Amino acid sequence: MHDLLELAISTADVAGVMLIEKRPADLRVAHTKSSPTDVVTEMDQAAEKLIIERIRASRPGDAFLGEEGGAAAGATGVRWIIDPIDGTVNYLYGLPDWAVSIAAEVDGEIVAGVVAVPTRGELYTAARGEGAYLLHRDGSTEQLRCNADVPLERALIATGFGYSAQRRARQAEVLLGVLPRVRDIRRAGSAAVDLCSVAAGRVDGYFERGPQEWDIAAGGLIVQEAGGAIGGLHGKPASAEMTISAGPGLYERLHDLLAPLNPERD
Ligand code: LIP
Repeated sequence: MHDLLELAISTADVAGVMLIEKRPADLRVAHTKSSPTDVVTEMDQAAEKLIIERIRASRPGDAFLGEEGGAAAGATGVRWIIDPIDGTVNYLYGLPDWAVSIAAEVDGEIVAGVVAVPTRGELYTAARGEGAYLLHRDGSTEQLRCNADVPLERALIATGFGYSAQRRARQAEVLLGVLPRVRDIRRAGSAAVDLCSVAAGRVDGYFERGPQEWDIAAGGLIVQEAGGAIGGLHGKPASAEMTISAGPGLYERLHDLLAPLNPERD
């Protein structure tokens, strides 16, 4: 587990540096012109290739699931779940909240997770049963703890929206039921960063319809190791249908607020 975590940390770090150094300087100009998403897709694909090649060099035979299609079966029982850039629109616009997310799963259970937020010089890590940590670029480390027992009306809740217009219209309706009941809402633009923010107590909770396995694999372990919970509606696991996360106490309140709003419907 520790070897897997170390490999995930060093790989996420290298990918993050590459994504900052190779980000085209004119990306912000490009996004108002022809097809800037192609540039981001190219960076996404290059980062995923780098991550898979680097892990494969140390551990040939492992399986992979990557957002950019890097799926491969393996023979070792270890599967790497990768999102090379979570928060691609932020990356496109030069906003800081995008992340490289790498999780290692052994026989179906996530055992190590890393979310690197390179622009902030922050690297969030967790190994199952060993707590969650935030490593700062200056070398300092802090153990992460979710905020506990936050009343709903004082909870700062992160959320996100899908790409399709139909889903967004429904998400706006759900938000109508949530916004008057909580302290406020944040939309940072990256599910992986949102989960790390829950772990770090920078927000109290998070919910979203739509995040994929690679968006939440590493962040989900980080939040659990920081004392929080992650799941779906009515006891289901977190998934693209619905992902809810918060510290103890608030998790149940947030779930019970969301459930009657039918947030799994598009
Ligand atoms: C993003 C998610 C985020 C969601 C965005 C987007 P991507 O993933 O992490 O939570 O709200 O719309 O889907 O597309 O940047 O990898």
